[in-house]
Amino acid sequence: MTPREFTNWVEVGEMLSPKLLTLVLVVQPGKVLLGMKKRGFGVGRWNGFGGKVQAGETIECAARRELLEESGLTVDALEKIGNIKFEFVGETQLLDVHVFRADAYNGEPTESDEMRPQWFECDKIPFSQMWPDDILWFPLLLQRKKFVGYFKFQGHDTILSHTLNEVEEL
Ligand code: 6U4
Repeated sequence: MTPREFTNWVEVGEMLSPKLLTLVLVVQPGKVLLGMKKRGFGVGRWNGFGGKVQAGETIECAARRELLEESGLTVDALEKIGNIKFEFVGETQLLDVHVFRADAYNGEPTESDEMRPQWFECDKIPFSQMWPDDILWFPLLLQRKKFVGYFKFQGHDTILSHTLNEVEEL
């Protein structure tokens, strides 16, 4: 196998195995908890809490672990509410983000190395300081409608194309 063939082979492997990520939105009547990302992917943006699924971990376990690590909160029930795949032009690996909604939580939101949590009223969500896809699917999440989406990004600010559909089941 030539070096080029090897690189192609690795790239195809990455495309076939998207990177699994979690994202949890804690919702209370009329408000939602977001975290200002202090480092890493999406730094400087308000976001839900989440991160990479580790080897040997279920997606839901990863969602609970990341929520606790980043916000100090635990939750009893996590509701599967969305699945969004992201493609970044020029990058081979797709992100496969599993979105959960929690309506009851334990603990106090606490700042971590990665996130600074803050409650936002549902009509004052800071979409201009969030990933540009959020403004499209947050209304579904807040209405507890399940959805699947696909977003193709140029860099981190421009959506070139997307699909977003409500679904019965995830
Ligand atoms: P570490 O573990 O610190 O290296 P990092 O590279 O910072 O991780 P991580 O693990 O925090 O990334 O995961 C990224 C988080 O951002 C996940 O919760 C998924 C979320 N995310 C990624 N793209 C997003 C997008 N376009 N819109 C959105 N959330 C996104 O709302």
